Amino acid sequence: MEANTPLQTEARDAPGPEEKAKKAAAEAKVANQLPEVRLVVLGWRWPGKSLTGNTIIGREEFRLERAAEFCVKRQTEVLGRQVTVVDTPGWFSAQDTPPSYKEELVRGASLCPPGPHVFLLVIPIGMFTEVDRARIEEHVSLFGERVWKHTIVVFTWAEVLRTISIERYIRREGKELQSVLEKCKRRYFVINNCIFGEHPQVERLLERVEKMVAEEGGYYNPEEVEKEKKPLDENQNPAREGRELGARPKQNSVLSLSKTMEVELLSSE
Ligand SMILES: Nc1nc2c(ncn2[C@@H]2O[C@H](COP(=O)(O)OP(=O)(O)O)[C@@H](O)[C@H]2O)c(=O)[nH]1
Ligand SMILES: [Mg+2]
Repeated sequence: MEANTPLQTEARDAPGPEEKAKKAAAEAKVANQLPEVRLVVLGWRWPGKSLTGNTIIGREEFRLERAAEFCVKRQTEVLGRQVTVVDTPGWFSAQDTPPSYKEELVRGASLCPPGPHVFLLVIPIGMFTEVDRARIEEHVSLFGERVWKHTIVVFTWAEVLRTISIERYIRREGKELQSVLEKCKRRYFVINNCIFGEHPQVERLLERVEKMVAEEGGYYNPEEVEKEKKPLDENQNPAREGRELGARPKQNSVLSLSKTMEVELLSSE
């Protein structure tokens, strides 16, 4: 403040540090902008994954269904970018996820070749438990540990916050939520799914993704991760890994074996 006074008189018309920073940020945004943005939406069932997809796409493209079984892909142009969103079925919050569901989840990443720029991990604002953390780690890690470099937490149900700031909510929820955020270098975004249509939040989210891509260098390549996983699988427990992670090519994989079991599980949810 006062320390700047002599400088201000010296160069009254020159931009101040704040203006310079603003200009640099604006230039970085333009430089980071991608012609195409590929997103995969992850999370347990019912926190608002599909609705978040709709908010981004700007249309009701994804059906809000409790018993979603398959990944769904939609593409459209959003704010000058070709945007692809892959919506995934999500995992069960309290019971084991059937292996074929896990396989379908992992398939989501290969639906937007050459691979997603970002995984949006959708978490609803509210009580966040140790089980929630463990389930997130279990399912997100199906994509390999590298996935965290490409993950942004998206908080839904933001209206629940009312007067509390998101930072305070994160502090208050404690170490379980914080540990998830640490895994993705505290990248998070609060989306308001009650606002539909034109709103700066979608542009801000895309810019956030583009910033992460610039910082982390590129996108998540499912083929590379698959290659990395293979030697590990062979040394560990090939029968189990093959069954749970779907070590075979996942395109067009038939979700067969435990279909009856899944349906039973779903109807009991
Ligand atoms: N009020 C509010 N409702 C939401 C929000 N996000 C999702 N919902 C509602 O929560 C339910 C589940 O949303 P959906 O997107 O289908 O969840 P998904 O299972 O994760 O795909 C639907 O009834 C949505 O309308 C949100 O941010 N605020
Ligand atoms: Mg859904």
